[in-house]
Amino acid sequence: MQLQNDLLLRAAKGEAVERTPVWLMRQAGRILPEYRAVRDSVSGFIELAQTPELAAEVTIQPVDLLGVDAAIIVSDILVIPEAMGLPYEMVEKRGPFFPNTVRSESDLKKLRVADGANDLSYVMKAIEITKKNLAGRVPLIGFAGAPWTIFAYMIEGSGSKTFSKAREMLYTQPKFSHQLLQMITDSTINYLKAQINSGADLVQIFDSWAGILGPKQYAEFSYPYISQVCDAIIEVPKTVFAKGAFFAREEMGLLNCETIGLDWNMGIAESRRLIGTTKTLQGNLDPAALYGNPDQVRQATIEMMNQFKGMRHIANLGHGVYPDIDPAMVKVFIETVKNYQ
Ligand code: 1CP
Repeated sequence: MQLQNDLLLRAAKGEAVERTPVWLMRQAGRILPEYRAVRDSVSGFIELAQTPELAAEVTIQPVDLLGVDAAIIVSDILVIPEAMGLPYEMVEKRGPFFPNTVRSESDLKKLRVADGANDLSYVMKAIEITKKNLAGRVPLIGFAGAPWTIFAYMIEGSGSKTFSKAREMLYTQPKFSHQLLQMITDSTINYLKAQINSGADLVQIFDSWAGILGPKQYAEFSYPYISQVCDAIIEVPKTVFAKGAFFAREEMGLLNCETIGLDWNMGIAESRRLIGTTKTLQGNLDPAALYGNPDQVRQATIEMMNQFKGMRHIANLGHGVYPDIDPAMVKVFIETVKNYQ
């Protein structure tokens, strides 16, 4: 189906656009009362994500209610460990929890490389339904976690401020770490390819925990695996968002992808200098700016847009929108980008 609004895809490829496209990381699941109503009609997030009709419904909500230029499929990065044989639970208000973790080479024998299309058929169905119901209004973004970020959850067993057990493994069991990272990478490639086959128009790789690694560790344990994923996916444009990896921006410019996501700690002019002109930059308003009043949100958005002026750009926040942000302020952000001259 022909897309009526393909601003996101053209901006990603560096083609001419009438205006800057805008969407928000975590736009679907966090801020909308309409999302919570659907989630509360089932046992929780996991059942919602595994019910394709409902996942499609909440995926489209931000397009209808907020006016974003893209939808992102409602699933989670943690479906990959599950498909590899390590199931997760979602604990209300606390986040993900893995009853089992992976700590040794013998644990690896209990895991498999996920094939994507079969292991995660509910995501594929949700994508198909979403594409049909979007009817070409905006592109659909597929996504996966970066191998390092997925590794961190599989080792740690839950969220963590430091992921110290995961980082410990990199020092004490580098061979095991590389084996697990390779299994995750192969699973992720299968998964993203299946999403694209089902209809995803662009894919984003979230390296949410990039910033807890030092440059040397990042270069050994994260970047090469992201690079493998980028090299393997040739069907659609790719975005890499490595939160906190300010030290790796120059190398990011060499990835086989179209767009690099910036967090709000990364200076815009400096990032452009380091990354070069062959990539689109995505971001990077501080999510906390949306706590302001409408004038303050407008002002902060215009300041961001001014700094990106004349560059290949997709407007977004510097990380996911915070759960307690007023959707009205999200709308002010979106409208300000759309009206920006
Ligand atoms: O109670 C609920 O409704 C569950 C909340 C929820 C939702 C809606 C979680 C728990 N995940 C999601 C969906 C989700 N996760 C999407 C879909 C689109 C959207 O929400 O708009 C996406 C893209 C993600 C990606 C994701 N999950 C990331 C990467 C992006 C980021 O924010 O850095 C990460 C790190 C996760 C793990 C995760 N899932 C959920 C939580 C609370 C967390 C974070 C846990 C932690 O702090 O470690």
